[in-house]
Amino acid sequence: MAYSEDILNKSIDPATQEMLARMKELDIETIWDRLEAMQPQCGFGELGVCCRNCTQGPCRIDPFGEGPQLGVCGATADTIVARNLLRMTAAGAAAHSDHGRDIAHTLLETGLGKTEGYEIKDEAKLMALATEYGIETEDLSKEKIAVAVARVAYAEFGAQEGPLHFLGRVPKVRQELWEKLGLVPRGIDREIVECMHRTHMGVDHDYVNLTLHGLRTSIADGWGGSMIATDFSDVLFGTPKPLRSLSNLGTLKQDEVNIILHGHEPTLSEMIVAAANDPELIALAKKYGAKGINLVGMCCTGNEVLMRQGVPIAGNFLQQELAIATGAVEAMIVDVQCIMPAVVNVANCFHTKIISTSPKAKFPGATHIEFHEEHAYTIAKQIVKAAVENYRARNKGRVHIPDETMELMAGFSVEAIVAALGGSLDPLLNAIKSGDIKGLAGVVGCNNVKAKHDYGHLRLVENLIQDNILVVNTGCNAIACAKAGLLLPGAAEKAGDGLKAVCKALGIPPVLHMGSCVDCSRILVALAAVANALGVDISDLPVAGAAPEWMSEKAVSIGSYFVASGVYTILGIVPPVLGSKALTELLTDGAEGVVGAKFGVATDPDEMSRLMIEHIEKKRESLGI
Ligand code: BF8
Ligand code: SF4
Repeated sequence: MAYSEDILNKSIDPATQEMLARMKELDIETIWDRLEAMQPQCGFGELGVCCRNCTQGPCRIDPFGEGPQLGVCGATADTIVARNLLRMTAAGAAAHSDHGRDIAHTLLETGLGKTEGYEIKDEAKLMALATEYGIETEDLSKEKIAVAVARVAYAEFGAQEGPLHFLGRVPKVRQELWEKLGLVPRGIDREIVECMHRTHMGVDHDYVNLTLHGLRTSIADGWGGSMIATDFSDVLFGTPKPLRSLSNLGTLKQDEVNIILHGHEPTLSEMIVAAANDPELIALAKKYGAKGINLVGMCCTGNEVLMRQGVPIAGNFLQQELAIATGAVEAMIVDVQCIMPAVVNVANCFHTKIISTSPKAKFPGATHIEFHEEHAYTIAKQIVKAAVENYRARNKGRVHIPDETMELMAGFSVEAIVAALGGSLDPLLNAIKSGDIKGLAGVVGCNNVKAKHDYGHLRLVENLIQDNILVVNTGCNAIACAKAGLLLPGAAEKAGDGLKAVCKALGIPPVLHMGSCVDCSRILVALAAVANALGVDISDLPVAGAAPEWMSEKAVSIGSYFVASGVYTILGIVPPVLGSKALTELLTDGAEGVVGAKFGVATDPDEMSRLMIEHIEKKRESLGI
């Protein structure tokens, strides 16, 4: 179907285009409409030069040099921009790490026998963690080991002294560099609290000092909180293995109870998956005339249950309102992060129930059914039952589901990648050395309504694989690639000859889905393993990172820990730092001399891939390969 220019400019995803047209017809507001209504957006905010950190403000620095150049307290643009960026890092690191803490809590309670429905699915990973933590496991039951492991992880959050245990996974040279620079995180919470302290009125005013602490905090996220989230989720729910599934809005079904899982924490979504298979609830759905219960995911909790259970993924961040507007959704179950409050407004136009579940995240107008691990399965059943009951309220005449689905292959944990390579990294290293694979790219992050939905993600990834760069991805990028068929082994046809041959020999796609955003920690582990195998630092590797359409504060933390770990990282959306020339230069240039990597900014995906490829080629040259 031919859509208006306006719609084609908003998204390149056909299901999204169709739903945008449908919502226009129904006169239902979307995030794109609200962005338009918000124009012009505040220029001071865009540059990062406004400060509200005390009530003598708000203050803002005039970017043209004609008005005030100092805040009321005397803060410069450099101070204000760096403080604002540090607060973004703190919020991002807090979101990831608090998620990690929740998973550690679930493992602890499961070990203590206090939860309902959870079990330890990956005992080998639990034992490996115990060894890494120095826990004596002899004669201990797996439950007791789980408790001991969870307590060590718990202590990482409140620790006053470092290093965090997982820093042992970092190549030695980098550990030493971090020590020299004072970047070794002490405790996860401590670093986040210190961000808030330093940015309080009248504390840290040195943009370099503020930025270094931002890097330390981000390391506490990537190699701390996020890594705990990933590894402990694997212990509880199983380490992902390659599997096949489907993506996009066509995964919603005309004749079944549709439930969308949206948010981030697998503690909830895994239990909902179990409850949706409960024969009693399926029978109830049938009693109401549905053929069954169809569970689909959205955003990162969708990635979690896709990676481990093969649950289809209905879409990424910008599709959350659109999914509800299909009129076919009985319930959208949400927990924390990236859930737009506007989903309630769209749900009000249909029969859809928004069911919030976290004590941390309530949505005015939503139904709140609070989730607790102690009664996880019982509550999950109650939630699924509410959805099933709601099928009776569906107006079948208003159902409009785009006929768009795409097959995908996901489940590429580091363990799964090593297994796909035949048990060791050697085939990958050899392919890199021979040049069949030019390098690796981690492409991650959100959608952002200011950028054409999915366009930057896909264009960048296609450019990279064409140039024989193996892509690993997470988050909303992985979902974009899934919808475009790039997560299929057949997508190797779009790759350069070298990468194509490697993918064909191994039966893998040229783009490997490694999971949710906390699973960017898997990318760190993979990079550390490659660096260790080659006996070099991560910053020496022919690798680069990118977040083409990022929007969330979590992405600031992710980008920062990639750079701190030595990975050149390109942002496709300009961060609010341009109000400080000095900070901008530090991030995009000076950082390289300090941590061996820097940020790049490019809003055009062709420019992004050009910069990444150039960097990868430079690193190959330095390595003499
Ligand atoms: O943690 S990529 S929009 S869903 S923040 Fe959110 Fe961004 Fe998507 Fe997942 Ni990640
Ligand atoms: Fe203004 Fe300084 Fe207060 Fe910020 S901390 S609002 S710059 S007076």
